[in-house]
Amino acid sequence: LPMTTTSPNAASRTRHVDIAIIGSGFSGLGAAIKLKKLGSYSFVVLERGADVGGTWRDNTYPGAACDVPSQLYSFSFARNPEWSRSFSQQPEIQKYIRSVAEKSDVLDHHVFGCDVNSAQWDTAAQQWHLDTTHGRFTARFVVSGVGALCEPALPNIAGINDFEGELFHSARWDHTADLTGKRVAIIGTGASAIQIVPAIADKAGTLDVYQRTAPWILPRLDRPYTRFERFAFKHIPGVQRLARTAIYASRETQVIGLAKAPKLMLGLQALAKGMIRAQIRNPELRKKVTPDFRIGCKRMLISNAYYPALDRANVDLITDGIAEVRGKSIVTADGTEREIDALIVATGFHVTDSPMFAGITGKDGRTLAEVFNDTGMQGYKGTTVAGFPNMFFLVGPNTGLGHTSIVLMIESQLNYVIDALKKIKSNNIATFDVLPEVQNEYNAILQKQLSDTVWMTGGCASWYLDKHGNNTTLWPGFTFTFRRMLKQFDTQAYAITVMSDHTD
Ligand code: N01
Repeated sequence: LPMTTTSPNAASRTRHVDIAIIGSGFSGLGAAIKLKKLGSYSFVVLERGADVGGTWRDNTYPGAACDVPSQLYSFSFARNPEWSRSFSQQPEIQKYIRSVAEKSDVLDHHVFGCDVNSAQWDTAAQQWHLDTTHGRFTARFVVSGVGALCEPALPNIAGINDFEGELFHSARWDHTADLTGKRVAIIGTGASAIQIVPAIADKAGTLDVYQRTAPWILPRLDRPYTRFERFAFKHIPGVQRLARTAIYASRETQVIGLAKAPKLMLGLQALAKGMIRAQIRNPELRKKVTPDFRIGCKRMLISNAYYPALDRANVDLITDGIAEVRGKSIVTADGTEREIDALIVATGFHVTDSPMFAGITGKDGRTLAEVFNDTGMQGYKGTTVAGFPNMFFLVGPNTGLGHTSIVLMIESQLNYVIDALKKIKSNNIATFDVLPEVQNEYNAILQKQLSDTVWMTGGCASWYLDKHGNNTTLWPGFTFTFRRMLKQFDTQAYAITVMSDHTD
């Protein structure tokens, strides 16, 4: 991969671009591709990693795979006829993202290994200042493509920092650690953990799984594509599009159960209970893995291998709360101490409280962290935030999905960004900032729609909710409704300033 290297004086240089994109996962890369096609703006992609791919570059834990069908997990403008399975594994997704980046010829716009320390809006100069590990950049517009699942959350457990064995987060897997025959513990039973547990259960000597809340798990309908299917996707016109459309439609209907009629989810809940009965013999273990909230309230997980792994003789599911971590052991609230050699924390990500929010300062000198601390993680149409002019947030507030592909949402947001940039050019716009009253009204309607959903009424605590108890992460409607809403940049929702003649 081409990589911009840091020259000795890079840190003291300031580069100006029209648009700075932060991050090169699906969203940042998608933005780069669309901007390249648009052609009218100079842009740079500031990526802290050494490669494109974002969460799919970072999450390399054993068993890492996607729980959205492969056919939906690609850009609509770069469909991948090469998928080998109906649900792709991490290496294949990462390979796909890299190949799209190469084919789209955007890699030479990237600065890899470039951490953005801060972004500050300069009202007088009508531009953003970005302070990075590769020097300073100024940009008229910023597109944040950092994603929601990029900052690992470490559990705040007494003594964990003094643990003497191997310790790492699921999203920062230490591939030098050999778990063979070791006494291993994993904290968490979310989407990451339930993939890791079966993948390492036979390698570890013993595996202690620390569960705080049992998740609902459904069958994973994964299988390798047949040779005929792979041939058809590649060579018979329309076949892949048809497959994609069918999967899209079936996924889209799930939102009716999640957001509009939670009772419809009871069938799925019965199916999940059936899985527990079929896959676990031990009645005590069955009880422990049966959730006490309604299905869908937290993300529904899919696995055929997790319950059988828990049922193994060398695997223990521990449901007593963790009191502390000692040099080489974990002590639970009941006083039991279990010795371990390695500790994996699969405890998720900072989503509504990302540390990055503290580094972005808007027009009133307030950081995004301060603003979100007051209002919760609110935005307008998931893509702009009042007080942060000329900035687009891809995968921003209330754009997450529990049931289908986030790439669908990203592409809708990219339509909005590109339409905005076209209007900015043709109307000579210098700055745009969403009107606070418009944003407030948008969020009031959104929260009302969310209030009856299973995410709010299902009786669970989840990372979908912020500290105010609002759901600021999920989009409660159909993805096509979101797409329609973001088709055009609605200039009237924004406070606009126009370029003065001398700055034009
Ligand atoms: O993280 P999570 P994840 N003490 O936040 C527990 C996507 N994803 O990395 O439920 C003890 O879901 C926590 O317990 P509780 C997907 O969107 C997709 O697994 O909060 N336990 C929970 O069990 C997913 O939703 C795929 O009570 C603690 C777990 O840790 C998102 O990423 C694969 C704790 C965290 O679960 C995040 O998934 C992987 C503590 N202090 C990820 N803190 C696929 O496509 C947290 N926990 C398949």
